[in-house]
Amino acid sequence: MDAVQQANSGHPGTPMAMAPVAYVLWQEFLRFDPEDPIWPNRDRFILSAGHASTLLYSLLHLARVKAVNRKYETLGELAVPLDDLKNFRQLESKCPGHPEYRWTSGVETTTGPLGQGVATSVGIALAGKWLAERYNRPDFPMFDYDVYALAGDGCMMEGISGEAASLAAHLGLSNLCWIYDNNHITIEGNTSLAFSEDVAGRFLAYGWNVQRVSNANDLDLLREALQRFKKTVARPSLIIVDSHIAYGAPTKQDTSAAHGEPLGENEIRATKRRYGWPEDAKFLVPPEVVDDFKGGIGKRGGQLRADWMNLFTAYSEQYPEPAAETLAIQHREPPKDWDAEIPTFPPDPKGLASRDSSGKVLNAIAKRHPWLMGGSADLSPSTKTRLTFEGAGEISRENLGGRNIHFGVREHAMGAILNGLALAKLRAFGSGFLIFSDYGRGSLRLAAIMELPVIYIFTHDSIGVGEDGPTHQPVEHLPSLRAIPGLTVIRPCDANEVAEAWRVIIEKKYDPVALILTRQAIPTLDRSRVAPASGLRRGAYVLSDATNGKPDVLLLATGSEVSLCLDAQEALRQKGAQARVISMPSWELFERQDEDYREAVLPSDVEARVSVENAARFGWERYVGLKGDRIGMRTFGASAPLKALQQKFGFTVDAVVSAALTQVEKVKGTLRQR
Ligand SMILES: Cc1ncc(C[n+]2csc(CCOP(=O)(O)OP(=O)(O)O)c2C)c(N)n1
Ligand SMILES: [Mg+2]
Repeated sequence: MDAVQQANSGHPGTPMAMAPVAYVLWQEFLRFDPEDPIWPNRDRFILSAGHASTLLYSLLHLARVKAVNRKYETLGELAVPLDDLKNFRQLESKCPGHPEYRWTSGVETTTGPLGQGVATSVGIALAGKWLAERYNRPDFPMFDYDVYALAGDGCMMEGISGEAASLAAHLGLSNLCWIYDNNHITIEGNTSLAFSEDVAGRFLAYGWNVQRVSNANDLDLLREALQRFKKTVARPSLIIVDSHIAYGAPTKQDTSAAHGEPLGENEIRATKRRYGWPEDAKFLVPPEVVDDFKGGIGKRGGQLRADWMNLFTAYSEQYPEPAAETLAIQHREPPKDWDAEIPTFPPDPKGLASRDSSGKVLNAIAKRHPWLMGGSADLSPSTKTRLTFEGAGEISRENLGGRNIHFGVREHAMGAILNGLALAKLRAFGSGFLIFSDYGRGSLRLAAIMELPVIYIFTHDSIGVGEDGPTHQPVEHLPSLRAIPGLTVIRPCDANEVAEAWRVIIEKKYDPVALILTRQAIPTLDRSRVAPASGLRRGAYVLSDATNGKPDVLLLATGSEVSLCLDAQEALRQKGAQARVISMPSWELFERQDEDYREAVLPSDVEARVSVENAARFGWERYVGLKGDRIGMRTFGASAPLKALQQKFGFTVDAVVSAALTQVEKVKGTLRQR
């Protein structure tokens, strides 16, 4: 109440109502040590109702959770000092408006977009089961953590929670417990405005164990429900808790007014009076409260972690290799020699689709990288992301240690589950058609905010899809993915750039990547005649230069359009014009190069420039200038064979040549005028 009032913004009602639920869970169940909030086998608590962030910050403060720095060290500082609670929602406070992973220790995932937290919890739970399958040994239960997520009506309404809940039950994730704050209130008012489904019935139908607690203040009932969760096998648990938002506030309890604005000084005073709390005190933390938490979660959690550490020491002696693997996982280090079998592709004018070369490279890496895992939203035969080597295995409820995840047709939940797997530090990839990246964009964006090294493989990357038509042909997707801060987008031009792209991807620890691949075959370039594919690493490189090293025009392209530009370069040569072809697979990698390199690739004195990319043209003016030309898509595509589409939309050698010559003439004209 005090934090929200002081910030003059925020959500007081739900933290108040859920305090008893959080109290019982943290004090009596959560296997979490405040001294070491990143202990690998800790239970996770996820506040899916991220707007209720002061609940989590209060818990972190009262339990005296310690801060962890980027090097995984705890230096004795509190994750949430009281001053930061007083500065709720202010710049630099450890208490931002919504919980942010990495910013505040003890926050297991960033939440705020409703539904993301619960869906992410499925990924963390799946990772727990996977780690158990791979690393547990008789008498060594190294991984057996549970995942709790606290959700509101909003989380239940959002479709992503349904996708994730369905898969969680299908996989029988018994280590997963969602607690649903059934307060019947959202922003606009009572849920009866828009929500009358039988949530319990829905979850029963998914295959969850559903329990009800009729009163959020009844600690015994809560205890019983949580105990029953612990005993539940082979299915996840939902505990529906009936509560009163802003419990105890005399005029605002059970109203949407308690959801998103401060209660007001008078109401807070009256509420404190009703709680039997000193009504003038603000941010009061009586020492007994801290002691209480110390004696509860502090003592229990400390003991549990100490036991686990001892067990790990014995485990390391008996099973040194798996133990070393778990340590590498925790530090996001790839295994040794993960790249030893990456193939080199011989020149081939016909070539192969980049989805195919990617499938080969991915398999070559995954074979040597045991915790690289993932799958597709029902499209792996098309995205070529299935791991096919011996022993790869399919994940199912009977085999939670497999490497291939079948997400089903659930792009959004796939995104959140990938985030969950990455939060548990597994190396996760997910694939689908580029067009459907929109469906999972909410989660992808969170991966970028959280700096999680999630790998997206998006295939069928243009009108090159052909006959499936405009619903399946991405147009605006490349620029819109490039617009997400922190996301690295890579669109390789041939099989050897694909191999290099994967090298870059696996080295990343904090960056999500979208690898953009074709459905159609593209030539494998003869690298004895053009620059090596290692140039991909720098985002853009001179693939093939003007014969005299002094280009009249720059041709910039990505992916399938690069070989088109090489053909145009040849045709231009015959017309007496010298072109430099620049392969530019990744804007983001290029932007990170120093100015000298960027200038060497794109010399500012060459103003005649044409970009060629089979996507909306948005953004290319950055590299070709306002006077440059951009060959790209200006409309949606159409349903037709690829050749016809390339003609119609101007992706031909003739079109590139003509645009380049026009550019050269224009620049000559302005030079003359000058
Ligand atoms: C995806 C998404 N849509 C909309 C919002 C804006 N929003 C924040 S809280 C809220 C209502 C949430 O109601 P509920 O989950 O029942 O939480 P309660 O008010 O009961 O705490 C909405 C619509 C959001 N945070 N995320
Ligand atoms: Mg609600």
